[in-house]
Amino acid sequence: MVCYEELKIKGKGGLNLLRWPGILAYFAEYLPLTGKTPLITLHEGNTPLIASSSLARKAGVGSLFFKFEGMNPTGSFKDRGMVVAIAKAREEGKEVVMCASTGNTSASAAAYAKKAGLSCVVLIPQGKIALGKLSQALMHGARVLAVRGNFDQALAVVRSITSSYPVALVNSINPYRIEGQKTASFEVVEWLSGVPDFLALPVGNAGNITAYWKGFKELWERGKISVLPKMLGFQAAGACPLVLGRPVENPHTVATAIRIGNPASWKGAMAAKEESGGLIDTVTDEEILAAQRMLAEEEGIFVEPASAASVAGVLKKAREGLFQGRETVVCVLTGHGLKDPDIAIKQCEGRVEEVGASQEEVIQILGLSV
Ligand code: AN7
Repeated sequence: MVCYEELKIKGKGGLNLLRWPGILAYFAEYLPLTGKTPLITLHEGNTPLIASSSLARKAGVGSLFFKFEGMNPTGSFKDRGMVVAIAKAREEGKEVVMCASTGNTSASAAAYAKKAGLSCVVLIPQGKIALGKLSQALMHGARVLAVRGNFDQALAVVRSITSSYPVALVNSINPYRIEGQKTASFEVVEWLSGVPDFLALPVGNAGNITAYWKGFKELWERGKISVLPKMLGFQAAGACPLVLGRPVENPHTVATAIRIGNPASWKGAMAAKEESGGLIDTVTDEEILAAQRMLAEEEGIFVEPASAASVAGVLKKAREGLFQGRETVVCVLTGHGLKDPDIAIKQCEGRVEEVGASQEEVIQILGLSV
């Protein structure tokens, strides 16, 4: 383990901080930037790839890593693509951006719009977004419209408005979103100095699986890698159009982020699955919540329910015998657990113990003895 003294010496007396410049500057050669693209950043990207200490054994794989996208500035992977979409909107002279969202896109759009000096309108499904995400959109001063309907209906409205009014659409059907999000696959390869055998992630509107696959393929086309990972996408059992092969009219799942019945990037998801030799499968709400608790209790990583779908899916596939035992698997953890405090606290009901403000009472309740 590196100790503080060593760190100090390396930094010549000061802290040797690495100054990460954010997605636009660091990955410029892979992004559709021009001399006029404003290089805005909240220093998104460069998220850790955390080695599993416990769940790797449970999954029976050689090594398991968690790409913890909850470490992005607004707490989800959306920031990677949003910074590109917002910079391009600004470059194109747009003043207002708009999106439909199950929550994380709205939080990210709201934050980056303000960073770039733009106005932001978000349409969210009424009553179905996690509180942390709503608090972000509101605090960043977005106009928040709660639609009496689900995400798919909200997205249809946004698509139609942005096609006829001078408002930039910043959902992931905006190709700049995909361009930014693909950088996560570059980081996985750079961190591992190689390509994982499998990359697992939750699938909602299917922008992220499309983006990761695009990123891996670009590295392959540029001759930087010589193999490609198999893509494992997981949908909630109550919201699994890609598994059923048809849209789901009334999607339901505890993982509100992926409560989506008609993914906009349907074709991208199917291409990622088929071209990589991967699969798209379902996980139940119970499996999602169990995986969320395991990540928190055994790995020290707190994610929102949707993110735990990747881990739930890998554990399911392990039970079904997908892995031989030597594979390297990466699970993408798309959003931070603080996004959805309600569902976390609900799972821990009765765990807070009340005690008097005295040493004796605390010692007694803990059963401490010298
Ligand atoms: C934590 O914010 O769709 O398959 O509107 O928030 O690229 O849609 C969020 C999706 C996974 C699914 N994990 O990614 C939105 C929204 C988390 C998410 C997904 C989302 P996509």
